[in-house]
Amino acid sequence: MINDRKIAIIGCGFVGSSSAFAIMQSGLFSEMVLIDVDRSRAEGEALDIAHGVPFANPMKIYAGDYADVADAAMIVVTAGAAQKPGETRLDLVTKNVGIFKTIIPEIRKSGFEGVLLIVSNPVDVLTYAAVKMSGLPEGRVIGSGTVLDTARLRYMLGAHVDVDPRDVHAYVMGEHGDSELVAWSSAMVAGVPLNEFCELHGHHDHKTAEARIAEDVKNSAYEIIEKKRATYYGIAMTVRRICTAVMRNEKCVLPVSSLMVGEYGLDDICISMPTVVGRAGVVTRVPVEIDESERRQLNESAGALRAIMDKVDF
Ligand code: 6V0
Repeated sequence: MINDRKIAIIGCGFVGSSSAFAIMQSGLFSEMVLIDVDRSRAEGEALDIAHGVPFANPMKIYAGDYADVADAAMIVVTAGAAQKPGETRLDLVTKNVGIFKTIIPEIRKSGFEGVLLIVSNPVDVLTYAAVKMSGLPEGRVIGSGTVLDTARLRYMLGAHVDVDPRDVHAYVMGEHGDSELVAWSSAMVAGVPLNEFCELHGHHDHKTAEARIAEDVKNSAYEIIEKKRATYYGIAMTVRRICTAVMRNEKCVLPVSSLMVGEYGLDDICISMPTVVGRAGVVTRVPVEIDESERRQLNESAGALRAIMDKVDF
C-alpha cells in the first residue's frame, strides 16, 4: 500500500538536506524519512529540519533505513560522490554506479511502488542504472535531468528581456552536462517567438546573445562550485518542483530525464526532453520542434552519453 503522504530521501549531503528542507516547506507530505550511510548525518539533518516544522506544516521527519521506504509515494536519491579535481567523468560514473548497486536493490527488495527521482550525477547515466536495477516500470523512474538547467535558462532570459521567468518558455534538452543544448527554435515569451520579443526590447544580435546565454547556463554549476564548493539551493527547488508535479498529478511539462523509446530517433538511453509529469511519473513526452542544427546537437549529446554508458557495467 502506498502512503501518499510519505517521501524518502537517500543521501543527506548538501543536495539531500537542502531538498529535504524545501520539501518540508512545501506541505506536500506529512512524513519524511532521511537515509544516509552516515547515520549520524541523517539524524542531525532530520532534527535540524524538524525544528522548522512549527513554522510550516505538521510533519514527521526522522532518520531511517530501507524498511521505511516500502510504502513511500516518492524516493529521491541524491547519494553519491561529487567530481573531485583531477577525477575523470568516467571515474565518477564508475564510483556512483557502484553506490547505486548498494542502494537501488535495497529499494527493490523493500517492494517500493512509487515514483523514483534520481538527482545524483551523472544523472542521465544513473537514471538509466536505476531503471535497469529497480524493476520499476520505466515511466516511474525519472531523473532531474535538465529541469535545473532550464530554470537557469529561464532566469537568465527573463533578465535579458525583463520579463518574469515563468512567462519564458524555453527548454534545455539532452544530457545534463557539457553536451546539453538549448532548443532555441521553439523558445517563446507569452506565445511570441523569442527573437521577435527580443527585437521589441532592442536586442538585435540574437546569435551572439544565444551563444552567451547557453554558455552561461552550461557553466553555472562550475561557477557556483568554484565560488562556494557545491550547488544545492537551485537543485533543491528543482526537486520540490518535480515532487509537486508528481504528487499533485499536475501534468505539467518539465524536461526530466527518462528512458527514450524512439523519440527523436533515440532508444535505450535516458536523456532529457520536455515531458508531461504526473502521479504516474512520465505521462507522455512532448516532442517540441527542433531545427536541423539542434537535432544534430541532440544526437551528439546522446552519443556522448552512449560513449560513457558503453564503458559501464550496469
Ligand atoms: P555530498 O554533500 O557529498 O552528499 C552526498 C551524500 O551521499 C553524503 O552524505 C554521503 O554520506 C551519502 N552517501 C554516499 N554513499 C551512500 C550510500 N551508499 N547510501 C546512502 N548515502 C550515501 O554531495 P552533494 O549533496 O553536494 O551532491 C550529491 C549528488 O548530487 C552528487 O552526485 C552531485 O553531483 C549531484 N548533483 C546533482 C544536481 C543535478 O542537477 N542533478 C545538482 C547538484 C548536485
